[in-house]
Amino acid sequence: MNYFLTEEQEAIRDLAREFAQGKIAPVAAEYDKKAEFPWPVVKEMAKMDFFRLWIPEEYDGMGGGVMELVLVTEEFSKACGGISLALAGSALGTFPILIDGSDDQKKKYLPLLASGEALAAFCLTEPEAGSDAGAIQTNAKLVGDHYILNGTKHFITNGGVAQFYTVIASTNPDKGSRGASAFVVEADREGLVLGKKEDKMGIRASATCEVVFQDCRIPKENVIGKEGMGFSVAMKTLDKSRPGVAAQALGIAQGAFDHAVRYAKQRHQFGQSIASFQAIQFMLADMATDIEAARALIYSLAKMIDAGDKDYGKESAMSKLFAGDMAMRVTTDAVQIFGGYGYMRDYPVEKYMRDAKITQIYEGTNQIQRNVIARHVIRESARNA
Ligand code: COS
Repeated sequence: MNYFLTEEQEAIRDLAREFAQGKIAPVAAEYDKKAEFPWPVVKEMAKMDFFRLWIPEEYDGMGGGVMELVLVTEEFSKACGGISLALAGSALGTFPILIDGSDDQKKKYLPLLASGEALAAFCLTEPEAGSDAGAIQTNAKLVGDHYILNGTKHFITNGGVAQFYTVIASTNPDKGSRGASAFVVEADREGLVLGKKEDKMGIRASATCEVVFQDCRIPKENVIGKEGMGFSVAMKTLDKSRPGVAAQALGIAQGAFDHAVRYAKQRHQFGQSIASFQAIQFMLADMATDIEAARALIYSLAKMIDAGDKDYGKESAMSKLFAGDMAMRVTTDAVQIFGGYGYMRDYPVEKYMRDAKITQIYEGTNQIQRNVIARHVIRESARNA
């Protein structure tokens, strides 16, 4: 399908494709096996300016938007859903500053993030606050001109490799979600301690760990937006980053599909290639249709956000819901087409299936996306009544 990308966007996509196939695909299985963060690849990503894409030009970025981020995430994820997350996770950690940061904060942090010299991570989730993001217990008490942070954040993408953490903590526990505030916390602050490193089913090249705050002193000027606005900062961040998860799911599905088509043509049973059987053809047709439907939704949404539309929470949740579920269907079918070989680690498709699963879970489970969509739909219908 022709999505009428600009020439520049096509060039970015082609460059990302070349980088992904040349630098990511050859090492994807190795990093997955070792569950190691791919520093050499990330340094090359930075050298190629991929981290600059979505940062405004005045902060040393290239002034692109969600579309550029989506195109790169899709191409990188086609090669490896885990390695792509070094970039997409940093975008997630950067969004609170981009969306609600002061000009001073933007000047201080964004150029470092744009150069790829520093990675960012977003800290919302806690052991007892996953879907119920308003239930966070990490707290920040104002003492003089510093906040003292205490609490545990877990499942933090880019945990341990990020130089900056954007953290949601409660400054007024009595007020629930209205009492949360957002902070930038530099990784080298005393009292920021790295906890358990997670051993994951998929996206194993992505660093995931606990980030613990033990009397961590943060200057007042590190508050993002205003005190009490933290929940809204978090929700706006998720609205903006969910198309990135959708793009990750899309790339994973496309990668698995490409392998499945090639294999179906090569594999012979009953004296002919299995691609000649209608059973396989119908699977391939459904997979291709599913993938294209997700791409159409994601690209339309990216265009809508980049055009300045501010009310995209529903479509953002829809893109993650549809693409995450689609990626699980497509990667499962890719394994099925490979048959017994698909189940073996010697072949690439089982990794796609493992990597796909997380896209139905993080940045809000797909059940939460349905809640978000339903709330919008019901609110819209009340407005139109
Ligand atoms: N943008 C801006 N503000 C928003 C918002 C959005 N998209 N969604 C909600 N808010 C505001 C509301 O307007 C409300 O403000 P007021 O108190 O001033 O009225 C406040 O936030 C609380 O909203 P709400 O009552 O809807 O919050 P709930 O506790 O019911 O939770 C869900 C809402 C379930 C949508 C939220 O908790 C969520 O998204 N959970 C999933 C979290 C998640 O994705 N976790 C993954 C980890 S992050 S990688």
